Amino acid sequence: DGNELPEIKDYVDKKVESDEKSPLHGIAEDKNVIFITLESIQSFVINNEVNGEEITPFLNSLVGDDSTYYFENFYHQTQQGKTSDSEFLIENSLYPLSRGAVFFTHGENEYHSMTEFLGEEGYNSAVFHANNKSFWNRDQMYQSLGVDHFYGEEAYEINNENSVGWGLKDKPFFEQSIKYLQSMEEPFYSRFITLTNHFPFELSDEDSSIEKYDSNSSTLNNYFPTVRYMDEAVKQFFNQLKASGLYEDSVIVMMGDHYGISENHNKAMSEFLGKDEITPYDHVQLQRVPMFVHIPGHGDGKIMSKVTGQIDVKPTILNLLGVSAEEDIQFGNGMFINDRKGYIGLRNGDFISEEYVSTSGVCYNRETGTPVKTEKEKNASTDRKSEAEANNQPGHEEGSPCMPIKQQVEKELELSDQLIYGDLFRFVDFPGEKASNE
Ligand code: GP9
Ligand code: MN
Repeated sequence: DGNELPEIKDYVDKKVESDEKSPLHGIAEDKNVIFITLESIQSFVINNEVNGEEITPFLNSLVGDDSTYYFENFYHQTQQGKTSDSEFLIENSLYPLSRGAVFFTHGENEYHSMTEFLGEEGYNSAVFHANNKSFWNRDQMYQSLGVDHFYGEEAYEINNENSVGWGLKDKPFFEQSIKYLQSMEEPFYSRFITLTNHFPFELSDEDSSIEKYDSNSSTLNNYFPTVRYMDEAVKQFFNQLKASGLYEDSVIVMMGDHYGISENHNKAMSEFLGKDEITPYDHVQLQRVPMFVHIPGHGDGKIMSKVTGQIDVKPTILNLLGVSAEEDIQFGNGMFINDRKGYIGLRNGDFISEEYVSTSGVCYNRETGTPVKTEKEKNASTDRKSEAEANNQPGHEEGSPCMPIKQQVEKELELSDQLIYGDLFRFVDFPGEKASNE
């Protein structure tokens, strides 16, 4: 019956919403949006090398490019729903669920998605993904999100030569998509979901431009050539967009959906990164995924260092297009404003703020990766070694400066869950909705 709504609205009004207008508000008004989900890519590959070779030369060329904002401290916030959770986050600025995939469990809910906000402004929408339409229940969920057209497996010519692993390779995927994109009425909001850089990262030698890594983890070893393949596919797509004339009229957003290398490969990962071990702090930092906002001809691009996450994507894109969604219920902030709530909550309750990283009951300094002393610990005069040990113990966080933020993250997760479990958007007016629709 929506009884929880007043509390949720009140929380969002006070703790999430900002009155600050993005300096880039409306800069891309009426431009097309081309959103590319980069499968399983993590930020550690950006501007990095394997066997002395650049892993992502094309993406690297965009970092520091005049037309690109690259967010280097951008976190994925997905859980078991993987790619679908990332879609849920960017469309709704809500948290995914702690178990299962919200695309499956609440695919028939009412939502106020980014797609719907853009639809109100006259945008046509489509998602392109060369996989079975019912995977992750996308066919159902996309209806709930208001997606006009879903180009799934049937829209593509798929055979043995152009497939690997999960299906159609990314290069033919983009090649075959461009004709559909050209047929869309502008302005459009299109979303492309890549597939080749997916576990277990299979790729033929012909398609591999760089050598595998050499460690005890075949997963990590195989990862680099498929990441490079995806990088090349995206480069090729940019060229196709330019050739088709769509490039200049579009904003291109590219985002990693979730991690590709799980903690099962920590030993190999620590070798690759040249660290003694992957600590819980390192593990959280490895949840950063690349995020690019590319505005052709813009000229003011930069590397953005503030802490941001997938929950911020919807308000950010709507801001750029000059679409106001301020009265809506969402948990993210525009990534270009300064007056942000100041932390990114992960689905397991961990968080990253400008100052701290909180994980496994320990509050770390974000810059240094060392545990932060509580007041009590500062006052206690113990020998250094046992103090350090005490700081690393779970439960240390009690009384630490992480605590107030942690409580807020838990509150947000709970309120977001209530919205989903109760299907509460049924009781929220869509901003701009005519009273006669009621
Ligand atoms: C499946 C593709 C990959 O269609 O999106 O899914 P994932 O396993 O990464 O969630
Ligand atoms: Mn994925």
